Amino acid sequence: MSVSARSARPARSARPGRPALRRRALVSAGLSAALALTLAACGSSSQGSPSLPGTDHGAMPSAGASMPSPGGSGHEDPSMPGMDGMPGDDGLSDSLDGYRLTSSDAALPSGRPAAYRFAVTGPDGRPVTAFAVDQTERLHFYAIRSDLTGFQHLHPTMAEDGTWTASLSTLAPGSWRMFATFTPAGGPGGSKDFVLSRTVTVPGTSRTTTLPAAAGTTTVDGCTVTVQGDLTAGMEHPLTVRLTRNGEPVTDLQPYLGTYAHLTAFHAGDAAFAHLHPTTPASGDEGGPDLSFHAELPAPGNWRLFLQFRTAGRVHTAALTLHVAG
Ligand SMILES: [Cu+2]
Repeated sequence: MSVSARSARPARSARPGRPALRRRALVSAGLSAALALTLAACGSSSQGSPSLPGTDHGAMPSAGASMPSPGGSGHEDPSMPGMDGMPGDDGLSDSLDGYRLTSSDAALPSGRPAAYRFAVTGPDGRPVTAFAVDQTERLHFYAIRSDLTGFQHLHPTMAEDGTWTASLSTLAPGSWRMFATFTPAGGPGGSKDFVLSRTVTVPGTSRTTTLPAAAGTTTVDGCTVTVQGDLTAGMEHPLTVRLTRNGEPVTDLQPYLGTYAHLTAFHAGDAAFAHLHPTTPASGDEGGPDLSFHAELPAPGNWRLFLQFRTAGRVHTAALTLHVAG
């Protein structure tokens, strides 16, 4: 299957050239077979096997959802053609183009699940309540700890007044960044993809986990994920993912959020965000083993990739470190 993806950069991700991206994504590099000696299948026979440290399967309420293709294409911002590192590129700001992620939750408790409440306000200062559906949801929410552990991807609920509530699984003490990605359904920012974030402190004794070394392969729930692609910061590259179990190709991927794989990446050091997700809708439960992404990561260094995919009704989250050249 061919998929492409977009970075967190709103101006660029809203570019009208998605068909071109899709074409590029067809350039799927050949993959050498992964060495896969796994004990359990990443399917129904795998009973809740533990995920990688630092990933969290518990906060994916819409794991069973299926989604249409991403919406939210729009105009290109001519003021910043191809410029990387501009405000808003990386999701590290709480505001962009008059839109703001607001929250009074600057701290959340540790040791138990916690609710994070927030709103998106528009240029008029009032909460936005109309959002375009992207990958079956009006808003996607990610929590990541500063050391890139503890990844949670969930879909908060919105009250009529525009207040969102994200029901988070237990957070380890430390500094966290809460990301919201959304596309306003109207107004000045209509059809533009936004990524905004705020930090949250979780009090307690905090231990930092060293980022695992860059590696092209990892195994989750008995399923081996092999990522191939030589990436240079700010440039578009094909990124291919192969899934195997017990050395055999995985061919029973089920749609998850309308695609066969959901890929997010966070930059080591500042937790900058990039979202690389397929634009080709998935159909049927026969996805895999090869997935092709259009990758464009805006900064050099190490990125922590979180690949989410679904087999036998379960969502799996694989995490690995990818190095991006400068
Ligand atoms: Cu989502």
